[in-house]
Amino acid sequence: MIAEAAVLRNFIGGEFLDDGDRFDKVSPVDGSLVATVVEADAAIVDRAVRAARRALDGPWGGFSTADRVALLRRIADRIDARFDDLLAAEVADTGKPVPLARDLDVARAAANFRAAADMVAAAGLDSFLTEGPAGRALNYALRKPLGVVGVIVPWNLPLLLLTWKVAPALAAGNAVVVKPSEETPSSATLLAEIIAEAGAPDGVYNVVHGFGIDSAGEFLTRHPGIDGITFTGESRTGSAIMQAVAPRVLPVSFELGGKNAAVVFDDADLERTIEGLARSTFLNTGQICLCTERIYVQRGVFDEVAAALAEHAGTLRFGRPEDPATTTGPLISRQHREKVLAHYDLAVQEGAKLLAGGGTPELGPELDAGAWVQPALWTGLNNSHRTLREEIFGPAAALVPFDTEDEAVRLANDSDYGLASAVWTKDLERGHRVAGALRVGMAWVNTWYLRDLRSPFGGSGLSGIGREGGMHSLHFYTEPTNICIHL
Ligand code: NAD
Ligand code: 6OD
Repeated sequence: MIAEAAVLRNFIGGEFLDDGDRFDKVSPVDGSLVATVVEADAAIVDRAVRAARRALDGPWGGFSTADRVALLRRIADRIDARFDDLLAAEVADTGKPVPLARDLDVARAAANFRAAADMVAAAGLDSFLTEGPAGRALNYALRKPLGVVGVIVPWNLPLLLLTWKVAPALAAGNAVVVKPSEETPSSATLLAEIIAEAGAPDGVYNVVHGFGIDSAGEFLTRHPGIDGITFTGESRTGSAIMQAVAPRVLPVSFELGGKNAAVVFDDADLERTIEGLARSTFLNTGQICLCTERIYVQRGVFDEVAAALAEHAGTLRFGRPEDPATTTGPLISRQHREKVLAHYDLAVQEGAKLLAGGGTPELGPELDAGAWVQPALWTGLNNSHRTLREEIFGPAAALVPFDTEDEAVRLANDSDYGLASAVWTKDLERGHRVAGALRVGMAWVNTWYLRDLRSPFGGSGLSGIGREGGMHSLHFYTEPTNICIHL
């Protein structure tokens, strides 16, 4: 278990290392110290990359697919065995309510390893028989690991997003150097213990702590020993990483920001729709890349939907993560709260009518130093306003009326982002039609964030490059060599 104010160290070549400057990680619940974290400088990142390379050249490179599948299953079992430690770590770092961290974040960590084990166990080789005037030949493609993969992840679903990438990377035979967010260093550190306990050779999983620019993140992306980068985070950061790896033309997989739309038709089951909209707008205090920040509602039900959602916003309960009455945690940090509150001010300056919240709650001296924010819902804006164009990453959304299906599709697609959408209608023909017309990586109909881990996950435009999930992950984390044999 991560003790209060633990020291979290870098994990390199199977060892926790003490050397390096330290920074504090504080709780977004009340500003108390969660941990002191050892920051990796360029030399420490270099050691991590070299350790990963040694693992590939050593015993890890000799693991068969069956050996790796068995290791991944043991890791999943160890995650189950240390579930409470991981839960405590996630809750301490993020301040999210315990049930949310339990059911969403930690449960997915084990599931990610099992899904990656199933995926690689079932994967076949691409093979083709060529028959033509030039002769007959058998083609088959050997899949080889990329090599040393840099894994850089954000703070909103720390363990879920980390394992979503680490599991398939290891399944495919890579060694990883992981850079968790400076805001959520705990679970990545615990995972190092778990992966080692499960029997991974030294250097297969390395952790370097720190920040982005001029710190561990940038040092990792600029390191010449990296063979690929998988990154989840802000679109601007993705662009900076792309520039950092451009000279070496490295493969990248980017899961970036979103400005996701919900489209509500007037035939929708409104009770279910309101419940779905509330979840997609407020879950994890709006800090999920898939969260809805633009809600287009057909005019006949606009007032009803707006009023019901505002009423729902009023029922959210702030409080300590372990309090069973708590439904909503804080934002991740005071710094992020400043950004969210600046968007709240901007919406008002742009002429929005505020339907609910829109400020900071009064929670008493015990929680005053936390990063608490009320939800916000606005009407009176349109797609020309920055409020509907820029990602807020908080519990906030603007509602805009529409009249026709074509208009709804046009409004939803009018965004530089293209991550996810949700369509709410009882007319399933329309559901298929509209979902298919949306320029997004993922479109839900009458639901939101329901996942099959084999399906492609990712976004278009500013929302990312590539897809991960099931065979899509296998494709990113391996490089094929096609062999053609004349028969
Ligand atoms: P961020 O981009 O600020 O940071 C993400 C990670 O990148 C952190 O570990 C950070 O230290 C590191 N980093 C920052 N600058 C870097 C640089 N120049 N070089 C290398 N590493 C660098 O994002 P965040 O604030 O942690 O997370 C919130 C953002 O993540 C939102 O935009 C959200 O939409 C996005 N997100 C996207 C998905 C998705 O699947 N599409 C999932 C979760 C979060
Ligand atoms: O559920 C997932 O697999 C996933 N990658 C979720 C991303 C959520 C963004 O915050």
